[in-house]
Amino acid sequence: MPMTDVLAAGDISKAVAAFAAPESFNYKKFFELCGLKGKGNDVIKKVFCILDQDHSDFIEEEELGLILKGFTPNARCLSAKETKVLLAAGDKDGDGKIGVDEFVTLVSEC
Ligand SMILES: [Ca+2]
Repeated sequence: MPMTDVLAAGDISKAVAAFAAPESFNYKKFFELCGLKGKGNDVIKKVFCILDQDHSDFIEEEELGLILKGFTPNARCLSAKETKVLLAAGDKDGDGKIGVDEFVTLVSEC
């Protein structure tokens, strides 16, 4: 399922463009700009499934680094530092990856 089935294409473009500069990623602002903030859990879970590219039921660190590309393929990768900050924010149980409930919590906190 493409991300544009879940979120408006214009909002996705706007959100990705806002963090085009290196080391500028802010997940709270990103989830707000892309229109995910305030959406129901069913929508947030759909986004999680798209970002979980290998269908492992977790967003691992590698997939987290590709989060912007999950929204639009020509977006940049996150830096290692940006990825670690995002992982630390989302990984509530400390297993080094983000599960669906952790992702819902992360978005809901924004
Ligand atoms: Ca995965």
